[in-house]
Amino acid sequence: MKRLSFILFPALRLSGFAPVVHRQRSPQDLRFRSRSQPMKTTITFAALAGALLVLGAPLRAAEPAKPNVIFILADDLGYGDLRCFGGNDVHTPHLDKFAAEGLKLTNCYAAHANCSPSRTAIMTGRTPSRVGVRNWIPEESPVHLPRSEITIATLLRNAGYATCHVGKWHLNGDFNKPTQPQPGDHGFGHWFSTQNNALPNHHNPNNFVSDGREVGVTDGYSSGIVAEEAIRWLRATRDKAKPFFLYICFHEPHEPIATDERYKKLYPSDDPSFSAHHGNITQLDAAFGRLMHALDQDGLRENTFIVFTSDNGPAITPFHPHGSAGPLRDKKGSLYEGGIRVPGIVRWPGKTKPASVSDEPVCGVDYLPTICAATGVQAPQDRQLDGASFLPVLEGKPVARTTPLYWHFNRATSTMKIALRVGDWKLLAALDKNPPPRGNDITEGEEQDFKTAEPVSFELYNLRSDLAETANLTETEPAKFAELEAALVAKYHEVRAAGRTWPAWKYPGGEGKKMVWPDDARKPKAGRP
Ligand SMILES: [Ca+2]
Repeated sequence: MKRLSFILFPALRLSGFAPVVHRQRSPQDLRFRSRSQPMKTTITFAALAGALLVLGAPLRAAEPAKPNVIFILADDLGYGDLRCFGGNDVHTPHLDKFAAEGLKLTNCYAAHANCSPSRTAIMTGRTPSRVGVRNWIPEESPVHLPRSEITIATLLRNAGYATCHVGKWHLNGDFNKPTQPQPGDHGFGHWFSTQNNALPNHHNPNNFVSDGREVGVTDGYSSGIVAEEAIRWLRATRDKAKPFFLYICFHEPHEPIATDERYKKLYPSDDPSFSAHHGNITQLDAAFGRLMHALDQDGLRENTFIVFTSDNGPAITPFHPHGSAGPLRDKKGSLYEGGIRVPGIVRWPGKTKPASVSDEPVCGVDYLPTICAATGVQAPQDRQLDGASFLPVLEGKPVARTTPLYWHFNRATSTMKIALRVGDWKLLAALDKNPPPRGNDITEGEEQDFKTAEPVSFELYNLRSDLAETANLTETEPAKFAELEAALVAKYHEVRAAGRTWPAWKYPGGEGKKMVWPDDARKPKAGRP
């Protein structure tokens, strides 16, 4: 009311009114009184209400605008790769500063252990096996994010947001072809994207597509190109009358790595693959810093909700075996924590407390509900979502979940293919039918096995007392095991029944032929990441 009084009373005085209120004349009296005969210091309740209505318009306009949203995704950045998450080796000053300004999520998960399914969850709020995206999507694959899915970009676009995707898309095989939906079909008003990785590597990539038009060779390193395009869109292209949603997917530090000399030289080593890998993360950090600087220059810091995270754990490939999962077990591809727990930082000035930390578990399926809650946009009501808004975490409160956090990866590199987390407890399960651990073909047999495999051979861990998942407690904690086993089997059967299958398909192996490995990569005798 303080603000209301300040505005209302001077306005009344300017009109010849004073705020003395008692009933004497009707509103009609006020309406038809001649201007040459200014009314004395009386006003009716009805007239005051009318004045409030008239003044209500500018008051509403003074309400905070809808927040902008920027979602920033690193590719294969491990839980232990950042100093602000306990790493010691890699210089990431801009991300460390960002963490000091915002909220650090120490129990932040990707919804899957590799790229495409993890991104599917971010876009839809649904566990990726339910949607049908169960593994990374090679070029020309029939697998894609179906048109029937409702993405956060579509929801925000329909609510009046300007929307943009920059960087790695990886939600279809037929990229930039009419046979499958493209970023523009999933809600992005502008897109400057690659199907999967920057090719032939991060340096001078030739595979960006801008709103359906092939861009050709683009000079520079991928993270810089991605950041500059995001800044260009923010400054020159977007409709500034609208709030915006910007989805930025950096290619670093996913293979094939290429790193600017100025970042490699920060990490002198006899092993050039080490300098290239660590420098690659600093290269990402520098691009992130340029983006944050541009937001500050343009006055966009205050009303922008920003998320930074990674799509899965560190790859630790034969070419650059240097990423870190910190204290966690295993790496990308695995359902142990190292494969799925990732750095997570959010900043929303006035909502997040600087340098705050939360150990509340949050996951990739939570972003759609969270962004919907932050923007006042209704999440889809006609389908099963698997996440929940984590806005309560910003106030130190727990997330109100209706279904447990869940992972399902028939081709996980770990023996364990299913995982469920409730509180401090995590249950994993193997399956009684398994596809080949390598190879990218889709076969009828594998699709049938997906629909019929059953959980077997469980492992139970308490992550608070055993973060590294070393002590299987299924025998010593029978009651907790029984409780989580029932929850896991029920969730598994429900998702498996809903999950889409695909026609048989032979992997043509196209992307590997387009990669060029810089000299600083190691030269393993066999195998590619
Ligand atoms: Ca990835």
